This record gives sequence, C-alpha cells and structure tokens, in this order.
Amino acid sequence: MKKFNYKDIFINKHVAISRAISMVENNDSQVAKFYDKIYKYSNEPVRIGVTGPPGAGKSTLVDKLISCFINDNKSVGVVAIDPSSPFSGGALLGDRVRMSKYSENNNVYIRSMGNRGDLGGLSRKAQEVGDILAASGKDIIIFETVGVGQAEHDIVNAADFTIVVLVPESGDEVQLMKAGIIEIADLFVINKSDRPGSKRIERTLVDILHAVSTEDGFIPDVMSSVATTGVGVKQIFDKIIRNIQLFDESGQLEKRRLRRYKNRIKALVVEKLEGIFWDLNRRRLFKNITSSIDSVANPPNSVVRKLLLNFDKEVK
Ligand SMILES: Nc1nc2c(ncn2[C@@H]2O[C@H](COP(=O)(O)OP(=O)(O)OP(=O)(O)O)[C@@H](O)[C@H]2O)c(=O)[nH]1
Ligand SMILES: [Mg+2]
Repeated sequence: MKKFNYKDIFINKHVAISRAISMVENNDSQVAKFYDKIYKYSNEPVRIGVTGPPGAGKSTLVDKLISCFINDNKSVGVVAIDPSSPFSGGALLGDRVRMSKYSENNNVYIRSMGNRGDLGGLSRKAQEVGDILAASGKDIIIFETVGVGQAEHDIVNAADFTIVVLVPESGDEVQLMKAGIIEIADLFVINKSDRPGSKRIERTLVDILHAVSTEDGFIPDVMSSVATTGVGVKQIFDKIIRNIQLFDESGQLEKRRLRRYKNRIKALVVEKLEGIFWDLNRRRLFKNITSSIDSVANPPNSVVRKLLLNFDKEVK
C-alpha cells in the first residue's frame, strides 16, 4: 500500500481522503499526527445537516441538492451517518449506489459511517471526517443522519444549518411536538409531497412554528418536495443559499460555529475522561463489584463512589 501522506488531502486526492477517514473511524494513532495540521484548513465550508425519520427521502434529496451545488460550481462532501447501522465505509447498499455515481467526480465525495458498537464517539468522528473533507477544499459539507433519538441533536452540534425532512405521514401536531424536531430545524422539507396529506402537515407545522416563539424570532420555512422527480428541489436549494447568506450577514453563522466549537471541546473532555476511566483495572473492578451484587437494594451511587475512588489523582 502506498505510504499515507496527509498533504495529499489538501490537493483533493480522494484516495488519501479515504485513508484518512478510515484512520479516524478506526481510532488509528496516526490521526493525532496529522489532525491538527488539517484542522487549520477546515473552517471555511458551510456545514449543512440533513435529518429526518428513516426512509423520508433524505438521501434522495441530498443527491438532488448535490446536483444543484455542482451546477453552482461548488464542490460537496457528504457524511451519511446511520447510528443504527453496524456498517461503515460505504457498506450501505443505497449509499453505495449513489456513491458510485460520483466516483469519477473530484468535486463530490460521499462517505457513510455506521456505529460499530463503540461507545459514543460517532458524532465526534463524523465531525472529524467533515474536517478532512473541508480541508480537501470541498465548499459544502453535508451531514446526513437518520433522526432516531439523540442523532438529530448531534447533527445540530455538527452543522451551521439544519434541514429536517418529514413526510406526509409524519404525524399530527402532538407527534411533531413530541419528536423534538421543532427546536432544531432551520428549514423543514415535507418530502414525498406526491402523497396525500402533504398540505395538511405543512399547515400544521406552520401553525406550530408560529405559536412557538424562539429567542431570536427566527421562524423556519416549511417547503415541500418530491425528491425522486426533483420537484421543489431548486426552490429548496435557493432557500438554503439565501438563508445561509442571511445568517452570515447577521453574525448568526459565526455564533453557531463558536457554539459548535465549544460543544466539541465539552464532548472531547467527556470522551477522553471516559477512556481514561475505563482502563483494564477499573473494568475488572466493575466486574468484581457488580458480579457479587444480587439485589438492587443499595443506591447505584454507592458503587460509583467505589469506582471513582482515587480517580481525581489519576487525571491530574
Ligand atoms: N413517492 C416518493 N418516494 C420517494 C420520494 N423521495 C424518496 N422516495 C423513495 O423513498 C425511499 C427512501 O428514500 P431514501 O432517499 O433512501 O430515504 P432516506 O431518508 O435516506 O432513508 P434512510 O437513510 O434509510 O433513513 C426510496 O425508495 C425513494 O425512492 C418522494 O418524494 N416521493
Ligand atoms: Mg439515507
């Protein structure tokens, strides 16, 4: 195998990009050697998050948006994150098909990432993959993730602009409010609007959004599309570009970048501490203590105290 040279990332060599991404995924110790050097060049592109329920048409929509960006002379890097999938590196069939469509195109790089069962870390890794793609010169980075539980909130931490994709069947007012998506979207897209109920959910959403007041008075738009045929996509694209421009002018973009940056620091601290904490000794201790427990009578904190004993000295 050819020797890995991180500088090849800067000249958009897709082979080097793929290698670097695999290293991030595998927690390879080499990452530390090049990461800070590429990070410096990773802050230029706008990062767009696309989230929504399984099968809503996120990938189809992103695919159409990629075409819009290319027509606009912009290069795109896509990180498709599926926390429920054990696959990584493009093993998802649908994603593989769309990736092959662009395999000869140096202006598009698509990578899918799954969760290999490792403790957390997926959102951190996805952001680092975004940094690699950014350093390769991509103008736009898209994070696409299935909205299950925590995932859609992670995407907000990774993106400057978040699009929530829903379908006519996504539910009534109560379901939408419960889903926790109202707070995170900068733009709603009702996809599959070729199916019945599209107008109804659009109206419901608009009503909710006007009723819920936000800090800065920003009310996300609700748009609709048929991603398979491309209906509505150009309007969505124009809206994204316009909103990002407005965010840039108002200072909102910079604010979000700073928030993103601070959140990354916090998440890294947690991950680092967890890594140090669960060393071999402590994993053994945990097993020893808990294997003899045959009742839930004692408060969990009593065990935690035993585990934490002397930990403060270790991290100093
Ligand atoms: N009728 C209709 N079908 C659509 C539309 N957009 C996507 N689909 C179909 O919906 C299915 C799922 O589309 P995807 O783009 O894979 O959806 P996704 O949200 O990326 O799915 P996951 O990544 O599995 O969560 C595919 O069979 C698409 O062809 C649409 O606007 N109308
Ligand atoms: Mg998808």
